[in-house]
Amino acid sequence: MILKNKHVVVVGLARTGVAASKFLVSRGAKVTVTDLKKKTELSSFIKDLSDLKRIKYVLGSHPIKTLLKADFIIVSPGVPTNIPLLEAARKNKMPVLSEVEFASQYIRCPIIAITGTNGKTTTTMIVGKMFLNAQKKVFIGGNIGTPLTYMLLSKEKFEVVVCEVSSFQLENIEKFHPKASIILNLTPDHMDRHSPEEYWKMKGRIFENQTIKDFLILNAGDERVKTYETIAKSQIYYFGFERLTPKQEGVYFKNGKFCMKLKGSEKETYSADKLKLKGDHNKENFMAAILVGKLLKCKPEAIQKTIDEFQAVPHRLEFVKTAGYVDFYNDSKATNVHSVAKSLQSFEKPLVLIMGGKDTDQNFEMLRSLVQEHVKILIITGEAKEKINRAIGDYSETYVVGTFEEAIFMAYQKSRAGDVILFSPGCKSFDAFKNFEERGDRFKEMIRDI
Ligand code: UMA
Repeated sequence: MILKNKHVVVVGLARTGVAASKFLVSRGAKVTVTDLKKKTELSSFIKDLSDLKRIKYVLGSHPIKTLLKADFIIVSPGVPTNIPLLEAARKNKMPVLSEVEFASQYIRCPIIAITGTNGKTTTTMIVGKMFLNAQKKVFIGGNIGTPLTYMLLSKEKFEVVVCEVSSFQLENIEKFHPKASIILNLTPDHMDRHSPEEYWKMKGRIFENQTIKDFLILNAGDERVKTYETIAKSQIYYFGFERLTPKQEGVYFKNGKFCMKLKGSEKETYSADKLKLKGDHNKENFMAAILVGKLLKCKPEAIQKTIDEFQAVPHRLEFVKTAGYVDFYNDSKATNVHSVAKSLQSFEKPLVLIMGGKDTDQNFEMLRSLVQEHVKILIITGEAKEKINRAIGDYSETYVVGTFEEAIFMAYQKSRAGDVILFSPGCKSFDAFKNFEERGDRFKEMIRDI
């Protein structure tokens, strides 16, 4: 797509909006950026663009007249797709593209795209590390936090892209075409934006443009994920704990080993003896990563090195420290109940669990039996505290406290030698923090002083 003198409207001015605007200006486009927030709230992003001419700002609202003369729109993932501005654009047949779609149109090397409800970021990091270990020049980006467009702004010649994609980013794709797509798991999420049906559809768009030459990697143990096998045109591979069916090719886990089962190649196994990440869900993430590594020709040594050396990603079941004979884990990224469920299953020791955060419509009841089995003491805080208390408060010794800081102190006070204190909120962070990273950093800062 030639951008010189094209008029482009960028909706949303945060990480995505800044990256897209920088690239558009570098290619001679005329950019109008619009954001619902006011100039004072966006100062750091505006500063980041201050060197660039040819950018017009429309802040505080999204007037429809912003669309006059526009050739197309790039929309940030956090912007709902049904706002009047975008509906007006579609009505006028103006393309509305997600930044992932836009950037991918300029990428010439293979894209590995990774989605799912939980584990996306960890798997993206594992796959990225695997290709680095295989001596490939790899760009790691997308929903993980670095917009894909930054790849285009870099002078480096990348050989492979590993991209975490969210349902929000997939909502506005047209030609996005990964060489390999991974769908890790699927449980209801982002219900404020999609119905369960829509969410399933959006996630499935990751393979919409794939052909028989491309790979689709599915979780054999997830019934919702498996439903995609009937509609994909790609070559399908599976990963799972149970042995794969005779027809399925892929990776499974047995007797402490990752086992490869691919037609026409020898049966390879990889030892999990040195694996540092806890939990079966992380073994699933590794299975998916090993499979994509193998399909895209990473050497077995690079795969094994990655299994042996990969450390937990910050805020995902991250071991922080031991103090007073108690281990502290930061799992701030566990923003939904399914993520908490997986984290609880990862521990054998008694848990002191801290939960709570923004109140979105979540089914905390589904945690009852796991709380009963794994949790000794439950401490709840944040906007959702009453809802969580009603749902699971009777299934362990439970305390409801006013602040995040109080929750951490109480967890430490109530813990005994040999316990694990796990901060796995099961809620989004926006009731009190900018994002889950800020919340997790605050947790770590607090316990550093213990
Ligand atoms: N805004 C408008 N109009 C609206 C709504 C929002 O102008 O109607 C503006 C807001 O005022 C704000 C901007 O849009 O200034 C925010 O856009 P954004 O939320 O897309 O923020 P980015 O910093 O660009 O972050 C996005 C992703 N955010 C979301 O999907 C909500 C980041 O994923 C991603 O890392 C980043 O792009 C780079 O690709 C975060 C996330 O929470 C981690 N993702 C969800 C998840 O993982 O569950 C999907």
